[in-house]
Amino acid sequence: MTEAPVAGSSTHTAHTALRICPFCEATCGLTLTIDAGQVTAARGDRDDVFSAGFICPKGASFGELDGDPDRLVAPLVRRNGELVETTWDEAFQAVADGLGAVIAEHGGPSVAVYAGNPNAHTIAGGLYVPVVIKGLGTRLTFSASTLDQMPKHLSLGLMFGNPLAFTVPDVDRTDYLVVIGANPLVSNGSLATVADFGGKLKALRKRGGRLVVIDPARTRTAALADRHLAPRPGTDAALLLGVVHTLFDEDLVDLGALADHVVGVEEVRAVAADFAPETVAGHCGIDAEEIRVLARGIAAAPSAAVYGRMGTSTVEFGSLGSWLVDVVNVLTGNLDRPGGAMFPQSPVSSAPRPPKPGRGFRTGRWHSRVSGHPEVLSELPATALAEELETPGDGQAKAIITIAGNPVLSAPDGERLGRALDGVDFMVSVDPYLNETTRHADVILPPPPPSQSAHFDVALSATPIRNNARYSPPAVDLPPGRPDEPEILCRIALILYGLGPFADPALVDEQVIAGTLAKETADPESPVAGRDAAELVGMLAPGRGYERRLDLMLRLGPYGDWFGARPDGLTLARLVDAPHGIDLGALRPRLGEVLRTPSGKVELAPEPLVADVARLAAALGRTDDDFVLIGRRHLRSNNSWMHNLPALAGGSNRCTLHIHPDDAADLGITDRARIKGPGGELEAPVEITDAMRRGVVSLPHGWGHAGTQQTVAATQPGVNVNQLNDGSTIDPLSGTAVLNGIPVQLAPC
Ligand SMILES: Nc1nc2c(c(=O)[nH]1)N[C@H]1C(S)=C(S)[C@@H](COP(=O)(O)OP(=O)(O)OC[C@H]3O[C@@H](n4cnc5c(=O)[nH]c(N)nc54)[C@H](O)[C@@H]3O)O[C@H]1N2
Ligand SMILES: Nc1nc2c(c(=O)[nH]1)N[C@H]1C(S)=C(S)[C@@H](COP(=O)(O)OP(=O)(O)OC[C@H]3O[C@@H](n4cnc5c(=O)[nH]c(N)nc54)[C@H](O)[C@@H]3O)O[C@H]1N2
Ligand code: SF4
Ligand SMILES: [Mo]
Repeated sequence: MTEAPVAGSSTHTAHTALRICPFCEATCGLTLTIDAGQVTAARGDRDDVFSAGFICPKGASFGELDGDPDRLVAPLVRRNGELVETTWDEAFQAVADGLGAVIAEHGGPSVAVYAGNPNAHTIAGGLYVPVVIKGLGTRLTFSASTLDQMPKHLSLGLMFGNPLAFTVPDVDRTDYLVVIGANPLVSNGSLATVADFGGKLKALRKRGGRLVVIDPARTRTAALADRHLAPRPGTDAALLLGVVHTLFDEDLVDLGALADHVVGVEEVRAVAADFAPETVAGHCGIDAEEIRVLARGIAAAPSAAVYGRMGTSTVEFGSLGSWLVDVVNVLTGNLDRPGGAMFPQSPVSSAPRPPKPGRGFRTGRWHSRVSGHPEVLSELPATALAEELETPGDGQAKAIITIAGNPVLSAPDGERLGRALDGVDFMVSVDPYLNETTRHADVILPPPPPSQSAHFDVALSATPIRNNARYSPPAVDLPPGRPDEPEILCRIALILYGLGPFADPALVDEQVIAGTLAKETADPESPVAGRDAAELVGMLAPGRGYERRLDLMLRLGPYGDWFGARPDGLTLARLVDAPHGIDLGALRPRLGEVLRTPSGKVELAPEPLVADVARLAAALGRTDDDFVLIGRRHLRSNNSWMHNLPALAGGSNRCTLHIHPDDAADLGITDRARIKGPGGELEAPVEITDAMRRGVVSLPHGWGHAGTQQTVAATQPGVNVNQLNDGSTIDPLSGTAVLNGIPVQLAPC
C-alpha cells in the first residue's frame, strides 16, 4: 500500500499510504503522508470507491489524533495505588494474576465486560471482543449499545428475525427522505454509512427530491431541509403513530411488492386507531395538519425513506420509535426497494441461504441480578453496570474488563460508576488513554495508534449505502515488541482459557477458523458444504491471525471465492491488491435472504412492541412544566475522547448550554446557567440561540474531564451532562438509557 515518495522532502523519505478513517461511521478513505513513522498530513483519497475524496476535520486531523503525545505507549499497572509504566510481559502477567485470582474464587462469570463505541471501528472490536466474552463465560456484558442503538436491534430482531438487518435509507436514489432524530451533517451519519452525507442531501434536493428533518433543534441538517418540524423531545413514537394513523385513515397504505411478505398490517391499523394526529398533536407540540402533510408526502413520493437515529432511539419510547420508522417504510411500500430503506450486504456476512422461517428474536433469556432487566442481544443495560458491581451477593461482578469505552463520562451517573469501579477486586482496561474510566483500572493495556493498525470495517460493513469491501494494512510498522489490539485481546483470551500470559495469540484464531470451517463444511447449504476443512485451512492466506480470519470470512461470504468455487470472488489478497477498495454495487432488494422470523414474513406488529404502546398512550396526557434537555454533537468532536487535540478542541466546540432567547429572557439567564436534573446539578456557560425549540435546551456529552492524563482536555474540561441523569429512566424493552428528553430546571448564576 506504500506509494511513491512525496516530493520536496530532502532529508526524510516521506511517503503516502492509504487508510480507512476509523473516527466515525462514514468510513472515508484517506491518503496519509508519513514522515519518519509519523503521520504528517491526511487528505481524502479521491480514488476511494466509497468516499471519493470526502474528508472532514477529524479525518484531516488524523496525524494529530494518531500522534497525540498523551496516548499511552506502554502499559500501566497499579503499584502502591499509582498507575506506573511497565513492560508488556509484566502487564500481561499482572492481568493473569489479577483476573486469575478473581476467577479462581468466583469464576469467569463474575467478570463483567464493558465494550465501548470504537469497537465498531476496529478489527479487534469486531473479531476479538466476542472471544474475550466467551472466554469468561460471563453474562455480565455491557456496551455503548444501550446508550445508543439497542432499540433498533430490538425492532429489527422482532420485525425481521435478525437484529443486525439494518434498514438503511437509499440516500443516493430516494425521492423523499425523512430524517428524524439525527443530525448527519454533524455526525456524518450513523447506522447509515454515507461518506459526504451533506453533499448527498444537497444532491437529493438538486434532483428534485425532498428532505424533511424532524428535530427539536434547527440543526445544520434541519437548515438544509425543505421542511423542518421541531417536536417536543421524546415524542417521536407518538408522532410516527400519528403518521401511521393518517396512512390508514386517508387510504394511503400501499405495500406494493411487499404485500405477500408482511403479516400484522391489521394489528398495526388497530394500534394506530387511537393515535389520530389531533390526539398526539399536543403531546408532540406539532400541528395535526403538519403530521397529515408528512404522511401524505411520504405516501405520494415515487420513493421515500424514513431514517431515525439518536433522537428517536435514546428516549423513553426508543423501541417504539425505532419500530415505527420501519412500519412507515413498510406501509408505504418503501422497504427493500431502490430509493427506500434497504438492506446492505456485508462482504463478511454469511453467504445467503435459501429463504426459510427462523427461530425469531427473543430477549429476556436471562435477567440482571439486581433490577431484573431482561438481556437483549446478550447484553444488560449500561445503566445497570454500577449496581451489578456494587451490590453484594451471589452473582456480583467482582472484576471488569473495559475495552474502548469511557462509561464514566458516556453513561448516566458516572460518579457512582467511578466509585463502583474503585470497589472491584480487579479492573483491566484496553484503551490508548488514561482517562476518567481507565484511571480506575489496575492494568491499562494501550493499543497502538490507528496508523500502526490494520483496518477493516467488520461492523460497519453492514450499513453502507453502497456495498463495498475495503482493507487497509498498517500504514506504519509496529514498534518491535508492541502488540497490536488483536494480539492484546487474544492474550487476554488465552489467559481466560487457562493457557497463561505468554501463549501464542495465533492459537485463538486457528481455533476460531477450525470451528467455523467444521460448521460450514457440515452445513449442506454452505458454499463449502462437504469439503475437507483441513484442506480449506491450508488455503487461507498466511499472515497474522486477523488476516487469516478476514480471508476466511470474505471467502465464505456472499461475494467470496468460496475457496476456489468462484475464482473471481473476494479474498483478502484481492482486497490488498485493490487499495482504493472494491465497489460491490448499489443496494439491491434482498428481503428473502434477510428474513428469519418464525412466520417467514415481515412481522409488522410484534407482540412486545404492540404491548408497549399502552405505556405511550398513558404518557400522552402528561404535561411538564420543566425544561427538557437534549444532547448535541459537534463536527470536531467524538463522544468523550477527542477533546485533547488543539486542532479539534476550542472555537465553537465547547461545552455550553443552548437555550432559546425568549426562555433565557424569561429566566433572566445571560451568560451562565445552573441546571438541575434528576441526578444532580451543574453550571455551564450559555449560548443563546433561536435554533432551539422553546422549552428545550441542549448540552453536549463527553465533557467533564477530570483526573486524567489528557493535558489539552484538562484545560477546557467542561461539565459532564450525564451527571444530571441518574439513569433510572430507560426504554424498558431494549434497556437503553434515556439520554434525550430529560426534565431539568434552569436558573441564572
Ligand atoms: N448524554 C449523552 N450521553 C451519551 C450520548 C449522547 O448523545 N448524550 N451518546 C452515547 C453514544 S451514541 C455512545 S456510542 C456512547 C459512547 O460511549 P463509550 O464508548 O463508552 O465512550 P467514548 O467516549 O466513545 O469512549 C471511547 C473510548 O475508547 C478509547 N479508544 C479510542 N480509540 C480506541 C481504539 O482503537 N482501541 C481501544 N481499545 N480504545 C480506543 C478512547 O480513549 C475512549 O476511552 O456515549 C453515549 N453517551
Ligand atoms: N462529530 C461527531 N460525529 C459523531 C459523533 C460525535 O460525537 N461527534 N458520535 C458518533 C456516534 S457514537 C453516534 S451514535 C452518531 C449519532 O449520530 P446522530 O444521531 O446523527 O447524532 P446526534 O447529534 O446525536 O443527533 C441526534 C439529533 O436528535 C435530536 N433530538 C434530540 N431529542 C430528540 C427527539 O426526541 N426527537 C427528535 N426527532 N430529535 C431529537 C438532537 O437535537 C440531534 O440533532 O454520531 C457519530 N458521529
Ligand atoms: S467523516 Fe468520519 S470517516 Fe470521514 S474523515 Fe471525518 S471522521 Fe473520518
Ligand atoms: Mo454512538
